[in-house]
Amino acid sequence: MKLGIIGLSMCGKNTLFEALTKTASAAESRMENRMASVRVPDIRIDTLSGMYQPKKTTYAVIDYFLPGRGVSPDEKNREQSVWNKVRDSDALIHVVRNFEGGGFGPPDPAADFRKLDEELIFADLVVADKRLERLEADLKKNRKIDTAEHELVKECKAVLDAGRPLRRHPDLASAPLLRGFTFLSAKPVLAVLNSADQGDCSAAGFESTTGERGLVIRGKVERELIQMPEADAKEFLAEYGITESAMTVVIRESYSLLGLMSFFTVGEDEVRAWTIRTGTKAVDAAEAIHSDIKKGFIRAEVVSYADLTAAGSHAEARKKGQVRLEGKEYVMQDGDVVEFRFNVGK
Ligand SMILES: Nc1nc2c(ncn2[C@@H]2O[C@H](COP(=O)(O)OP(=O)(O)OP(=O)(O)O)[C@@H](O)[C@H]2O)c(=O)[nH]1
Ligand SMILES: [Mg+2]
Repeated sequence: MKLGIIGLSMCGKNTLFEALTKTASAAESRMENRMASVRVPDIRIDTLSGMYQPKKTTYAVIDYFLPGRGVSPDEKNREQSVWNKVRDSDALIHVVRNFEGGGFGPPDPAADFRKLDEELIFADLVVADKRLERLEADLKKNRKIDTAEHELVKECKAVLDAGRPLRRHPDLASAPLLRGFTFLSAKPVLAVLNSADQGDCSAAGFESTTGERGLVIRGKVERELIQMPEADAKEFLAEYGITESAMTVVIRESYSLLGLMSFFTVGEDEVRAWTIRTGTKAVDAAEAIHSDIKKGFIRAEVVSYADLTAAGSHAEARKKGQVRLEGKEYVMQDGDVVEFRFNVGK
């Protein structure tokens, strides 16, 4: 799962990327692509790890991608290349400036967000128009076309022409026939308001103006944390009146933005979080671990995280009848602790 970071120039994309991924770069490397995997903090994994004392503890991870701006001298080309690079991202983090200084006037995060969002909409419109032209040329030549696709692309064009992002239309944003177009405005987006080091700030105004979810961070403060020992970092955060690093919140929100959830496997060897989409069935969840488990699936033994930790052990939970046997069609729930029973394939 990959999130692409976008934002207008000088809004703090590098700063956020480095704070999130705890990777400092020696030189300002805005030309190069940067990518890093980040652990999804999960207190449930910490608790399970405490219970089982495994040799290894594995958290869920998310990849963050910061596209380089490329070296083309032409601004339009540079933009185009950034858009092409984030096309395969599963969702976008849209950073907006919410601090003053550096030669910029007072911030207007809602206006900045809208400005870049319009560019996404426009880039999608170019793609939709090109496809429509092609389909209509084929129609004229009496070639057979996929009329369902034709209708869908026309619908997209109408939405985009009205200046609306496709993500507001879940039926279009998730249509399998449109997947190949990798429309940018169809991707889920999380707005990150990069705010001044001090002073009140809230995302309420931004959210009511744009209708988008917004998270407030203090990027520069967070960026300074990454090179500090943990104890110093805590003290430093306290000085700014921050109790928990906003990066933890950004990572958690990215996870749910993607419609993801975790199930767990536990044991002496490893306590581990596995990432699946909400609504995944047991037999497909098994595949997250290994395709052989899916092939030879017999059943899943499932206990909820809450029941397991309240009971104190798997054996106790079993005595209480909280360990359920579930079949292939069972819809996995966030926090399920699972053991799969399966035949080893021939
Ligand atoms: N005051 C203040 N300055 C910030 C903040 N975040 C970033 N900056 C400064 O703004 C400048 C740009 O930050 P970057 O993180 O490089 O922004 P960017 O979006 O990657 O910039 P480009 O790649 O040039 O578009 C740097 O000088 C940062 O130190 C912030 O929260 N507060
Ligand atoms: Mg940059």
